[in-house]
Amino acid sequence: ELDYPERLNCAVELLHGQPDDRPAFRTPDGGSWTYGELRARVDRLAHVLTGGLGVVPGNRVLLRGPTTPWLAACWLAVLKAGAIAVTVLAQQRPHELSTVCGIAGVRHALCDVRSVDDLARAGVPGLAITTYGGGSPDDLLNRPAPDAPYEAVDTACDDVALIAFTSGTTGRPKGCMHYHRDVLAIADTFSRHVLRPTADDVFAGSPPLGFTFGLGGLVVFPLRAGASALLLEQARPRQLLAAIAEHRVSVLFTAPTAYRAMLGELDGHDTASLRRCVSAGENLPAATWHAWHERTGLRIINGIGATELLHIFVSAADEQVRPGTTGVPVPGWQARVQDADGRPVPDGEPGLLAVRGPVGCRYLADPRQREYVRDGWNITGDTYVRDPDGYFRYVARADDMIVSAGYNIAGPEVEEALLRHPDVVEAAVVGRPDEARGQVVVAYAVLGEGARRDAEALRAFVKRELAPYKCPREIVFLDALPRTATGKLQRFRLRAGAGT
Ligand code: 3SK
Repeated sequence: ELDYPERLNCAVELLHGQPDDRPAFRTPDGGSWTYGELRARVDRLAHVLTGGLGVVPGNRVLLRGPTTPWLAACWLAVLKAGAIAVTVLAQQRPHELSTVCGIAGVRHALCDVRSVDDLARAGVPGLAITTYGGGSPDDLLNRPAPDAPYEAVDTACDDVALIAFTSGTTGRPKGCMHYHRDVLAIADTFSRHVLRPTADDVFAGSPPLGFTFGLGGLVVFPLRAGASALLLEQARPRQLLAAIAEHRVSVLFTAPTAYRAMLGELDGHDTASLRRCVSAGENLPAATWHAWHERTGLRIINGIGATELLHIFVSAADEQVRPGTTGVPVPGWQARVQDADGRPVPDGEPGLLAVRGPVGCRYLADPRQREYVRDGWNITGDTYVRDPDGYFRYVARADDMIVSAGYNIAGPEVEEALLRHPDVVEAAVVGRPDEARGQVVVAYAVLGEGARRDAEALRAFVKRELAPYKCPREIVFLDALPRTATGKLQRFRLRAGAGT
């Protein structure tokens, strides 16, 4: 049971209590910010925000930039000043930015100078943009401020700290409001019970800070544990592998796609420092888990999270990890599988995943709230099976089930079969409307370098792995699968025939 005081500012909890000289953030060029330096810089920024920039508690402040210690410091300063951080991704374009600013009522933005063009082009009425990192006299980092500690605003534990946007894989973005206590709750549930970090851990990974997967894994969890995080602006698989070896990274956060890509580049890279490898953002195929285990000896910690619930709520700690499943409810969380009317379904049968715990979904002025939260349960939109031993097994996104000639076929099961073929690097399977069968199974595959695009051979392979009715009618080869900025597969684009 989490029991937070009524008055609580999560930035204070994350920043204070560590020795001044302990490293907090590291950068790939060998740079390091100690906790003492981080506290001093956050305080300076908070003075600038509430002084010259006129930010007052409750204001919504947009944060935008690559993953750097300054972006993390801005986030902490906004929270310490009692304002609300609105996080976006560096890849978002003017139209998306203006939508998000409109929904969240953003009036101030703190933006890395390298990411400002699209924000300026968004033309948000009344938006005051302050850039950082450009070195000019009016740069956020050069503005005058008292050289004194900043007294944090005395927020309530259920004051909103953060608005995180999710567009899912399609649709108008939804702003998810999270409280100060929610920020601590994700560290005190998933991180504390599954990762069990120590102050000596070095966290790193690929998800950006504008995605709550990254914000939790690279800022909240390390600071809550008094550990440090290596913040990488470029975190493609090859750069991740180099960084792991050079900076002795011990806790890694990334997505299944990156684990697969790293497998192809592992030779010559030292991964001995890794203790925990977390995979989320998408389902982790058992084939990827086994291949990573075989090559590194490490057991990937799979997890399912959601922007609506801030971070991971079903997972399993090292010894409890069971490949091919997501895991069990994280301590503090409850999960069940239910039908469309909210009735629990028996173990072994597919249904909708429903969860509840210390963090809840609170969409900002969006009628879709009623679909996501029903009878106190959060309906994540994923189809799951609960095994008799209590482990939750992913089947598909609820709208990714294919019904062909009366058979229910889960796209991800066919993807897993394709991924077991040594030439297949990425796979996505969707249903295409068909007059005779309702839908037929169509697969999209990305092959490794130099592999021959032989659809018939691949179909024959799948037929040996799965019941023939699940075998794709057609296999389309692509150079890359369409993905969102957070790396999630956009199956709707494939359904609409993208790449064919
Ligand atoms: O959206 C997700 O997949 C996710 C996964 C882990 C943690 C947080 C999020 C939003």
